[in-house]
Amino acid sequence: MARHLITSALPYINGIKHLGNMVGSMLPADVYSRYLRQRGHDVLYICATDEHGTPAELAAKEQGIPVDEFCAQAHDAQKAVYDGFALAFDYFGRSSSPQNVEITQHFARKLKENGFIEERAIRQVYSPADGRFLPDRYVEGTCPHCGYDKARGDQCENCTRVLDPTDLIDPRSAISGSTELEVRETKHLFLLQSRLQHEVEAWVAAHEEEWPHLSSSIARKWLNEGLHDRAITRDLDWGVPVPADTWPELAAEGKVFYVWFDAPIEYIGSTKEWSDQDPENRDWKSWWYDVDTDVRYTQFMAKDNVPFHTVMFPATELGIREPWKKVDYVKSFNWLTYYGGKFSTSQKRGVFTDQALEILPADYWRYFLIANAPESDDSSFTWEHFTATVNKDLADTLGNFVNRVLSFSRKRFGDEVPAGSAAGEAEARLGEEIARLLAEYESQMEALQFRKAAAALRALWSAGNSYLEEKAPWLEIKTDQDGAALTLRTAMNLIHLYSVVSEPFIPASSAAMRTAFALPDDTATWVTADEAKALDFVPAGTPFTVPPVLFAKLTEDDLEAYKERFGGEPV
Ligand code: B3M
Ligand code: ZN
Repeated sequence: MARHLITSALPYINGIKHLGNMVGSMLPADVYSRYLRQRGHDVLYICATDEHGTPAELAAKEQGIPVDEFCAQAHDAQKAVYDGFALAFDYFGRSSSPQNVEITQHFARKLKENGFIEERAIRQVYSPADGRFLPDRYVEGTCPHCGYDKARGDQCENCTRVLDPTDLIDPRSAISGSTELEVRETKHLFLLQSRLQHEVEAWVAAHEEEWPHLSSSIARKWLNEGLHDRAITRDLDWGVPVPADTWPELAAEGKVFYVWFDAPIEYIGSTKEWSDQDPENRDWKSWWYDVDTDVRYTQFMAKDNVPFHTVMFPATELGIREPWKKVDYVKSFNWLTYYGGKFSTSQKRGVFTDQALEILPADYWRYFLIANAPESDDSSFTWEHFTATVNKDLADTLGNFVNRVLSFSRKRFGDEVPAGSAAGEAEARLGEEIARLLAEYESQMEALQFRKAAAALRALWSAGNSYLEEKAPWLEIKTDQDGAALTLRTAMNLIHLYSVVSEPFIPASSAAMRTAFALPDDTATWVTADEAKALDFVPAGTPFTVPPVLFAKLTEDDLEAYKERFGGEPV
């Protein structure tokens, strides 16, 4: 059985992320990791903050603190939110770690040795007013492709085209606003991606059939446009330094690697950070080096990150000529929109992850977001849809079932699971249905089809409600006590099954359901479709308690308050 290495795109350090970031990377990675762990796989889920580059420097400047201090604080702030979302990383590292510096420099040296890095003199934007070169986002101006007037030097936010600062029309310094800019010559390291085009093509060809269409089509598009040699160093203070033993001159000038060069390497760096905390028991290299088929590596990301993961980072890894693990499966996502418009960190539109947790516990968000993940297309967040989904699926279908069954049984039969008659025809039918739906749920999870997996989970919850309506124990009890006890015992077994299979989506509520039953050594270990069929895991006589209401129903007033606070109008 292969071990599973899982990574989600590294959230950039500047600022708390919005729900759109969460649903396109970390949350599905967490759901998948939890599922695989429950099924007994050896899983390592690694993430980190992506800390280098101009946005971090600019954000620190805005706050008037040194950039390393800014990053340390911002890392902790993000980590606290992810803990709140119950993201069960094995490790959440930092791309500014010494481990990442070491591995990034190693990669660069190897690329040079193999003839894939060379020094070139280029013309760069220089600002006399600021006394420095202005790379990437340090320059703003008008996009030459779409005319957007707030385009940044590295990319246009409006049309998503990748830019070079010298492409911008009417450029200005993002630091001082100065428009007195010059172009000066300076030396930088170039990654000769064009020489790796054929190898990357062959590698993509071997994987694209298996990947989701979104990932392979983006990879193809980039390959068809041709891989260009790219500058991988910058004139910045904050970044992985160019190693002085290999490039003394550039190192003396204080050049650092471009953030997109060191960020994917941090998947490895973060694993080493994890390993270095407990070197006796953890071995980072055993996950990354010379483990072609022993490790199955799955990455999660939004579509704008796909080119870097399917083409550019593989080019780097191929050029090193050492057997570092390359990704097996790239799970990518479209955009989650806010009322059809863009969630925007810079324009503060939409719901941020910290605000979401101020309003409601993580499970509400986890379920809603995954059930509506932008998999085959963009999907839209609206408060109307969110409150309706919470009320229908979580409060009515699941929460109400759990509470109704447990409260009614306690009232009529006391604090232990009642025995009653032996299972009959209705229970056999229910068992078949549960087994069928569970098999469907498993196959969707294995295929990383999150919306469909959520639909199967919801169907499992609904099957309990249908059974309860059919048996109507509140009527049954008037004529057939043993029959009603059987119904309740069966329904309680469903609750326990739900607690196990819902765990990847709603871990806190699942724990509340599971611990309602005082079973010795009960864990969330997976139940196979065959085992589930019997619905007899929780035996008669098991003591139980009634947990507090699992999901609060959201009212019209709640809905109005959310729309008032966040704005609920199409944009
Ligand atoms: N930080 C881009 C982003 O935040 C970038 C991902 C890095 S993954 C190695 O969307
Ligand atoms: Zn543009």
